[in-house]
Amino acid sequence: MGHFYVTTPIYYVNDLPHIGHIFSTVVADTVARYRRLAGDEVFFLTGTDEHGQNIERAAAQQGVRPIELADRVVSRYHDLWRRFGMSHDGFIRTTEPRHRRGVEELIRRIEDAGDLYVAPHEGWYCASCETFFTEKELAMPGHRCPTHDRPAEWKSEQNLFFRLSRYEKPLLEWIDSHPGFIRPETRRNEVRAFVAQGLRDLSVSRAGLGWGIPFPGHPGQTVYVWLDALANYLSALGFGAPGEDGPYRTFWEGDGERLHLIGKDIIRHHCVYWPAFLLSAGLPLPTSIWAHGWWLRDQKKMSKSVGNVVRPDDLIERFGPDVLRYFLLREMVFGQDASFSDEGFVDRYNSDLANDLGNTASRVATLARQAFGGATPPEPCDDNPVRTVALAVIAEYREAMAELAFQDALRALWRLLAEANQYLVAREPWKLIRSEGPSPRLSRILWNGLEAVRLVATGLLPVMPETAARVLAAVGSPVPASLDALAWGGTPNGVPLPEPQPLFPRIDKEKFMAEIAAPAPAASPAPPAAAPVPAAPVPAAVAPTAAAPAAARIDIQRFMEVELRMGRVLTCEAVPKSSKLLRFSVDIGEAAPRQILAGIAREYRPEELVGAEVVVVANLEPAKLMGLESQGMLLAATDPEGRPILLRPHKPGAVPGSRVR
Ligand code: ME8
Repeated sequence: MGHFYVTTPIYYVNDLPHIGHIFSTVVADTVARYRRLAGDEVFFLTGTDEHGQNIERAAAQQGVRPIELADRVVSRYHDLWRRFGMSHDGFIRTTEPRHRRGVEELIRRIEDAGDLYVAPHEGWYCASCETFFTEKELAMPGHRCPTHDRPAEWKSEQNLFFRLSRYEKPLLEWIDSHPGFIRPETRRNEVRAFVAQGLRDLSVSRAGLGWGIPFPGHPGQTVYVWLDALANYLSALGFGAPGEDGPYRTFWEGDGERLHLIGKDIIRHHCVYWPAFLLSAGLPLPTSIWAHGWWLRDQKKMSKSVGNVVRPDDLIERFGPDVLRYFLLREMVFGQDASFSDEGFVDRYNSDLANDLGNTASRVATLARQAFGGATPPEPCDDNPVRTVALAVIAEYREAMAELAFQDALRALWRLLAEANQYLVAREPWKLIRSEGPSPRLSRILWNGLEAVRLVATGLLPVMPETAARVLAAVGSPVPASLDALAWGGTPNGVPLPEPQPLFPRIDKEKFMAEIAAPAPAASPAPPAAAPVPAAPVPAAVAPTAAAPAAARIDIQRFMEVELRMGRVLTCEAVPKSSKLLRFSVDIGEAAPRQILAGIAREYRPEELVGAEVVVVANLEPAKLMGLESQGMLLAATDPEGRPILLRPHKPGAVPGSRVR
């Protein structure tokens, strides 16, 4: 039994979680579950990154203190991880005192090594990455950040510097002598080339930034957010606490594995700065840093600043978290980018889960119940083509899981399902039930089918924990506590099989696509560009039922798909060169306010709407108007002349973000 420490990045609290954050956490959870089943002692850590300029700015925009914003977003993370059944052993917030102690201790060790000095600092700074860039690294024109595509700002101040240059050679040596240190190989080569071209010392403090950890011994300086954030991997284990015993000694100083899972956007911080800090402090390095690719939408990285994120709520509500877990791991080649689409999601669900897994499981269970008095068949089988494929699949699955090649692991399991199906079709047990009754031959055939499904469900336990347990129950097998169950022969004989329940009801794709498109502008009678403006016709989904022809009636569920939320107008201004449009910033209870455009400038003056409570359609696809993005729509009625009347509650006190129904 080994010790295994696995971490996710700690997520910024200026954004609510989207499927990119979920992906990293699902990967960590899957690996943690797999290693626990394999017999390792595991510590799985996740958490939130709460300091820095970004958070300070986001909080100021919303008129709250940074810690209030952090508390709000952290509770969303906790909720979401609970819904996903994440099995983390620790959750660290960088605003916790135990974290500050860890940061201070790390800095003390770096300072003792003689690796800190004070010097003036100038350069191009992206506030979203909280990182300085060289001129060469920025996109031109406009000195734009390569990740956020936003202009970087020129910064000049007195800072503390870390002697990163001193670690150029040790880092190269480390990378060369530890082939698995940076994965995948392409990332390793990239980092190696970056280090080899020469490292400049790194500024590790900021002057005059209020929201952060004060730099020990240097009043007026705040610890650079990345030095602060990276230290979470130690502080969460108890580093810096008196005695430093507990998980820190076992999981960081012990001889087990230490795996950081990250997105490719934060490679340099993890593969260059972090190991250099650790080398300087005389501490062990992670054994492996694995960078995965990005989830894209419309060919761009999904991120709040680009405005193209997929939020998980609707998908989870409709399909449950396990289906999203499966999709994310099945669809992305770990290490490369992948594109999210609703169509791809429903196709994957129907073909893999409803059809291959669900149908096979319920078919064999139903036949076995019919043939053997409601129980699993009495006789197992040790010599058949399914077994041969199963043995190969088990080996492949294990190898792929060890390499974080989830797509390959899942593909292997599905090959076993395909083989089992072919085997059943060739032997037609449904006919044998009638022709020969509960014969030994029928017993072996159906037992093979159940056994194949049991093996697939066992392999799925780390990926879809709740669903895999349901599939195992459906084929009469218990949930195993160890990966030893991943061997041929585990299906018990003559145990009761439960009444089959639909595991994955098939989704009507056309209906699904129409439903998710329904609240969007394209499905409404209004032209797309006009849709986010209340002066436009009210979308069909919210038209009064009495006036609607019978064919256009919708049920309550469909209505509830339109997410109407209360909003409070924070700012409102006219849009230059437009006689109709007003630009609003509206608080709808999210981490950041929404920018919403509305065509009511002829009827309302901006200043009279600041502070107004309004009704926002919150789940509209964003639309561009006069080059500005509208992230929702305000509801309005019309007067007899067709002029908009903004809908506002008749008395104050509605909570921003509360649902309107
Ligand atoms: O960078 N596709 O936090 P963050 C895949 N606080 N993964 C994505 C993704 C996407 N479109 N978007 C985000 C930070 N991620 C720092 C980290 S660690 C000491 C500090 C995932 O909230 C991916 O893992 O911006 C990425 O590295 C992480 O979220 C960044 O989250």
